[in-house]
Order: sequence, then C-alpha cells, then structure tokens
Amino acid sequence: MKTTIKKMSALEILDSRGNPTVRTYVELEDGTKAVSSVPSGASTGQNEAVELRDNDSRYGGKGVRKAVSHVNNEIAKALTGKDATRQKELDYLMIDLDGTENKSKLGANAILGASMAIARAASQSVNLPLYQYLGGVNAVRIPVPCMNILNGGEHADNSVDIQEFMAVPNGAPTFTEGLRYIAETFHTLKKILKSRNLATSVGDEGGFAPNLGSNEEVMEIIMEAIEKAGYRPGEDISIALDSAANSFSPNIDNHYDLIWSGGGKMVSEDLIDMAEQWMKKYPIILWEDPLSENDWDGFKKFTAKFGDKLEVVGDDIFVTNTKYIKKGIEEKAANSALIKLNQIGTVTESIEAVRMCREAGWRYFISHRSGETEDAFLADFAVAMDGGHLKTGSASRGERIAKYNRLLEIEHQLAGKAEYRW
Ligand code: 2PG
Ligand code: MG
Repeated sequence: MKTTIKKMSALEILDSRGNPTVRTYVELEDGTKAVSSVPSGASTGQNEAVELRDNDSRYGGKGVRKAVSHVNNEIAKALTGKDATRQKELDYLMIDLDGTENKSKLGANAILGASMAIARAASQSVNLPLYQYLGGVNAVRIPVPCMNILNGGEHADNSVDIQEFMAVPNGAPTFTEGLRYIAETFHTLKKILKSRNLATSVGDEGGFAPNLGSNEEVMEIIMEAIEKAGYRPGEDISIALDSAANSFSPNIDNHYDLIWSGGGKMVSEDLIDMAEQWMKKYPIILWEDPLSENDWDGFKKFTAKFGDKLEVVGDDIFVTNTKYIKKGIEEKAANSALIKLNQIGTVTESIEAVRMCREAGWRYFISHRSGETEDAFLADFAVAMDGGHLKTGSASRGERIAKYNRLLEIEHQLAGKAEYRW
C-alpha cells in the first residue's frame, strides 16, 4: 500500500534555546518523506508527559540520544509495515509499547515526533494539506493570534512575574490583517521602551523583556503601545495573559510571591481581587493559569467570578490530559484548556483533549512551547482543530515566525473560504 510506513529514524537537533530535541523522519512505501521536530517547555506542569533526557555529561544532561534511539529501534520496529493513515491506531500502539502512565519509558519526545511525522507523511501521500488531512474540508477557520509581546516569569531574566502579556487582534477582519495589527503594536512597543531607556532585548518567546517596576506598569505600557500604533484597545486589540502562576508560587501552600501594591505575600483571594481591578481597567479577554496548578479551589473561585466574561484557561493544571480536563469540567475549575502536543505526547490524545473541551462547551487554546523549532506543525494543527485562537510567540525569532507565516499561507490558499473570528 502507498501509505505503508517503510522507514523511520530520528536525529538529535537543537531547539530555539540551544537545547537538544528530537527530529523524526518517516518514509512511506510510495516514496513520501516527512519530518517533524518536537518542542520543549520551561514552565512545566508536574503531570506533563515525560520528556526523556539523557542526564549524562553531554549538553548539561539535556541530550536526547535515548529518545532518538527509542525511535530508531522500538518505535521503528513496531510501526514499520503499518498504514500511516491509521493515526489513532498507531498512536495507541506507541502508548501501549511505552506502557507507562506518563510516557516515561520511551519518552514523550520520541513518541510525539513519530506521531507528528506520521500525520504529515500521510497527508502528503494522500495529497491534502496537513490542516485538511487532520481537520476535514470544513477546517477553514484561521486562529486569532495571541501575540506574546512582553515576556516575564521563567521566559525572561527580568523583574516581571507574569509570564506572558499577549496582544489579541480580535477586532480584525482577517488573520492577515490581525497579524499586521499586532506586529505594528510590537514595533510601537519597542519604540516606547527605547524612548524610556528600557531594554528591547527579547525573551524566549520573542517578546520584549525589560525590567519594569510592577506587572501593572507592563499593562499600562501595552495599552499605550496599542493606542500609539493606531488601534482601539478592546475593539481592535484586546489583551490575554498567562500568569503561569506556578512560577511565583514556590510552595504548595498557595501563597504567591508577586510584586503587587498590597505588599507581602498574596493568597488566592488577593490575586482574584487584583484580577478584578485589572479587568475594570484593561480589555482582558483571556487569562491562563491565573493560579497555580495545586490551587484548584482558587481556580474554581476565579472561574465562578469571571467565567461569564473571560476565557479562563488551564495549562499546568490540566497538561492537555483528558483525566485532568474531565476533573476541571466537573468541578468548574476553568472554561478552557490549553492544548500543547508535547504535554500529552501524541496527536491523537491532543485531538481527544480538544474534543472533550468542545463537548463540554469549553473553549481550547492551541499553544507552542517556549522552546520551539522551525517546524510549523502547530499552525496546521490549530486550523484543523477549528479552535479560533492560538499562541505562538511574538513578531520576532524565526521559530515563532515560521508558524505565523504558515498561517498567512493557509489563509491565502483558502482564499474567500477562510474564516476569522474570536
Ligand atoms: C506556557 C508555555 C508556552 P512553556 O506556559 O503556556 O507559552 O510556556 O512552554 O515554557 O511551558
Ligand atoms: Mg501557560
């Protein structure tokens, strides 16, 4: 059969932080060749699928030769001769082959690379763009890009605690125009920072990473950038935040080490009060990980209070895993889940997480990782999932731009058929 897997192999390459990651090659019987590269996170949830690292003297222990060897041996052996169009079957075959709850034996980096490369090879062989292969003929909605224009937390060495401040062009008519709105805002922000002698170097996701006195000061500067770029805050461009609150909640006692006007240590209620003040002043439409992954009660209170006007996204708390998303739905701990392919480790399980959200009337937010590669799989995946919005960093750094450029291309190819709405 044309789509039978003939060969599989992997190679250790580097990600955007210069750390090793896995690149996987698949060749089909009809000569189709496909490649995929796996991303890697920095602010990770404790229940994420395991990214297998060598823990030896190479690359400070971060080498991925073991994961590469698992692709070259066990995975290649199990999948060679199988039909690449049977994505779900092959993904579950790898899950069984691994046999652990968190993919710690073969490594989620080994398994995901194979899963992505198989999907891409199959799409090429049957002559469909990847987004259509995964999403069907109705996959025509281009996601609203949530551009992380200012980086803090674990993605930058600055004084800002909140990890991501995103500009969201939800009032734009098309993706192409929306991307322009926020790229212009990004450039305007650079001018403002420069004029105040603040650093314009960028963090891991390509947003600026200046030292600022408080998180609120960041909000003020972003509002100024939106307006100076010629846009109306809340109408043309809104704001999304990822607090990544794990990173400023070092203990499991649900205290938060945040620079805030109240001084001293914050508890969940203080964070919720702060959010309430911010929402009165700023056009915030989405808030990811406002509380730490251990603070389910805080998440529930936050969602009860703001869930009717705000997309409350769980990232570290759900880790793209239907087991935790299900609990989140039952307990009303959020109203949206972040979807990161490598957090769960297969394309199929990521689709299952999306499906669970949809069935519950939740939204879902497709995401890159802070360590990325030039692979633009995510762009096609986001269109295929019909989710309406994604985050893939700022208007700088090639590994982020690769995804934006692919989305521009998809919108162009779909011509009049493409849809764009928040
Ligand atoms: C996040 C992500 C992506 P990381 O927290 O949402 O922006 O960061 O990949 O470091 O987990
Ligand atoms: Mg996050």
